[in-house]
Amino acid sequence: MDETASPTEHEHTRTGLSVDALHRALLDNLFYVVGRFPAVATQQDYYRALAFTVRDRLLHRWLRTVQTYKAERSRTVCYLSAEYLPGPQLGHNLLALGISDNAGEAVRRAGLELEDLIEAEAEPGLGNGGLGRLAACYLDSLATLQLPAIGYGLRYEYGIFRQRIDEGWQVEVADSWLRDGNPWELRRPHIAFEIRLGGHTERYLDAHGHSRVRWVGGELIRGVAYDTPIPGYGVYNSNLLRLWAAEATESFDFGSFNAGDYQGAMRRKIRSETVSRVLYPNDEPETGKRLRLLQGYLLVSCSLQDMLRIHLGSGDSLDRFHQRFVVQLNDTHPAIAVAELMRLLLDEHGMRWDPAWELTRRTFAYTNHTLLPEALEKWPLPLFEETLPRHLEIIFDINQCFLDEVRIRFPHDDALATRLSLIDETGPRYVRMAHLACVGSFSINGVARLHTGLLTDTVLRDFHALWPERFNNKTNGVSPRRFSNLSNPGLCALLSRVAGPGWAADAERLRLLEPYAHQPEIYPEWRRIKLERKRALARYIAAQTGVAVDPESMFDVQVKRIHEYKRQHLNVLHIIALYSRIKMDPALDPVPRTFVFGGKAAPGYAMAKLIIKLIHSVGEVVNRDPAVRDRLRVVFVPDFNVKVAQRIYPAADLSEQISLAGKEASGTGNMKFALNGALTIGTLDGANVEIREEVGPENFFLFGLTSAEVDALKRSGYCPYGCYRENPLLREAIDLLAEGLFSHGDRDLFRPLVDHLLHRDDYMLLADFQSYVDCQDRVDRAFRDADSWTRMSMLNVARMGRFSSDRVVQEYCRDIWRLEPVTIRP
Ligand code: 26W
Repeated sequence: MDETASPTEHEHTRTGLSVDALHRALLDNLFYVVGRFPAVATQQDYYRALAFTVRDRLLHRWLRTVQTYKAERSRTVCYLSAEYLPGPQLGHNLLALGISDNAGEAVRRAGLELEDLIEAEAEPGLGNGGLGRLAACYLDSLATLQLPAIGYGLRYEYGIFRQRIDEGWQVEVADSWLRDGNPWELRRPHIAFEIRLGGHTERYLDAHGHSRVRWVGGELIRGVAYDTPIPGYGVYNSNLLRLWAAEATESFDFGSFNAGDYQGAMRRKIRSETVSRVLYPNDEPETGKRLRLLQGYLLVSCSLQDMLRIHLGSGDSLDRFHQRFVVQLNDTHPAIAVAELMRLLLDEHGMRWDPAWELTRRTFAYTNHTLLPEALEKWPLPLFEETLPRHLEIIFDINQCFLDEVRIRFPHDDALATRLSLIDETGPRYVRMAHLACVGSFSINGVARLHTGLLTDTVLRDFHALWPERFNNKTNGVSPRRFSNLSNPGLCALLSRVAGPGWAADAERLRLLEPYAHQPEIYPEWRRIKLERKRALARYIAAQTGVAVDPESMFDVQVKRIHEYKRQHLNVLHIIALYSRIKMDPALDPVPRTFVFGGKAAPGYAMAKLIIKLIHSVGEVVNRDPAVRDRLRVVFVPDFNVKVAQRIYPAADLSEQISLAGKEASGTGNMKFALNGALTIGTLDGANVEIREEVGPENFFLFGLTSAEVDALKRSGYCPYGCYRENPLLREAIDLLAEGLFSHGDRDLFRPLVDHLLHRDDYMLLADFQSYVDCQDRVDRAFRDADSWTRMSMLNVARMGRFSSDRVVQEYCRDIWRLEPVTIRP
């Protein structure tokens, strides 16, 4: 697209928003772009034709936005993230443009249903879980708040694997989301940068006699930009998601080809492209994977080179770079950016060390998303030296200056210097990426109040002692557009009636619902909306799993990545206990419950995969046992992703947020459930603490140890076997599991899990078991009183405004990014 061309020429044919204009454009694009005519076109074809039709309407907003930001040299935040989970785009973009109804009518006129076209879209699964989805919610809020922003990421050819379940076991299937092309992206061949890998460095004197370094040798690969528009909701702004794809500098090595080495001719091309081939499917790091280091470097180097291109291209001077751009590091995955900006300033732009360092640490801000020690990325020095030799030199120099400063402020405290060092010298040497991020950033934040507190008390305690002023909390939020308007239009219509149509861009207005929570006349409508979503989910579950669930039962839902700290297996222990209580006392009449699970396990995480098998195995027995099957049902919804999540959150009655206190940094599913009227059963962990404060303790089912009690019990010596011995119900549940009741008598299948619980139980399931069971009994009693449950459900929604991602983005803006909104006029 030529940025100088004035937009008006094509206004009416390619920008009309009326039913007629959309219908005509749909058929035009079906024929001229997709190359199909109605008689033979498939739903996929019509989806692509409609996508191009909507994209045309977005391009104009995007162009105006880019031109305005450029003309005004707007201060811009660049969000550097290795992961994005934007979800399906069609419905979201129609909502943002405010043309969902017109498009629905235009599609109906072509003889199809908009729903089906929306269903046809393969979502970009460029992330693992919370961190990736949060990035997408933030881009949505930045555009909606008219804040100049660029989301930088990687265009993985294969995203997070598709999850198929085979005999109860997870099977990973490659996610070829680009197979049918991606109508929402624009390849930008003219926005491409070379990056070097390997090689060595050479010192030389430049023309001014200054000692400089050049990095030579190794291999070069290219990063090419693919741009996707991110439209704001109800505003004209459309920001940018720029994803880099790796390519060979030479797409074909003629030399090898002429020498008859045909493989060789392609080898470099294939090698280069491998860098952005696939997303790492782990949401806990595994050290030492070279490709992962290359991915981080490709993302960072292309993004910083692009920012410098834009900055210098606008005639601005290098020393004002940090005034034009602020860069948010989404966890440590892009932390190499600190060393890369120094390299670009020193080696490519001839800046001296001190001004370069001053500029660098005034550019970056770092967000930490996990406390799990094993999750703090560190790279073996030899790998770093071999792959990024110049960066290792710069990291050593940064470390030198840093430790000098530490020793001046804390003389004689060598232990502190060792703990703070960017280099872990305790054993084999590693580069500590979290330390590089902290030293190179002016702001360090956690993602929930408890998490930030634990960060400053534990893993980053020494940095907090050094620079308390850099630390701040930014409690996560979620996009109401994606997780209410788009997922739950029925509820959204009611909310627009009581809180006004614009509530989704001003979520605090949900408070206007509060008085209605005390007026029973609205309760039937509220319950009808929930029941409709539950029926829709029941249909989806039947289609996906063959299991019939009763929409009238309580939908008790736990959907998130499978991980021991999230304790899906504690949920299963409760189900087994409830099952055996009913079997032992048929008079026990618990409210009928459907336990819904969903989530992917990292392919190499055996215990997580065993937990998925356990859920299916318990479901198999419970779902076909005549003694309980009309009161208990257990289902696992496969391939949990953003699209599936949009079906599940609106249909939930109870939201399971049962992680061991101190382990879940924040959680964001907890917010999406409550925003859709589900009540939460949870521990005082992550953002649960703040959700409970907002909705009121009386509208939240709390159980379990606090993080302080967890520490105390750990310190005093935790004996899980003791819990087993002293609690008959717990013993019964574990014994049933150990005896093979859920594994056709095979005692070996779940032995690893049983042994771990009885002898290690790192995540204290047994310690929290009775408190959890008692709490679930309270839930059971509460659900029987439909009106009080409905009141609590409405009060949860009314008090969730604070957890809109708009609120937290405004806080980032106020405390860290210091951006001014820029209104784009049509
Ligand atoms: C290197 C592999 C890897 C990949 C992803 C390590 C760590 C991660 C992420 C930090 C894991 C993640 O997604 N963390 C989640 O981030 C959410 C958004 O802030 C929080 O709400 C969750 O509590 C946190 O687990």
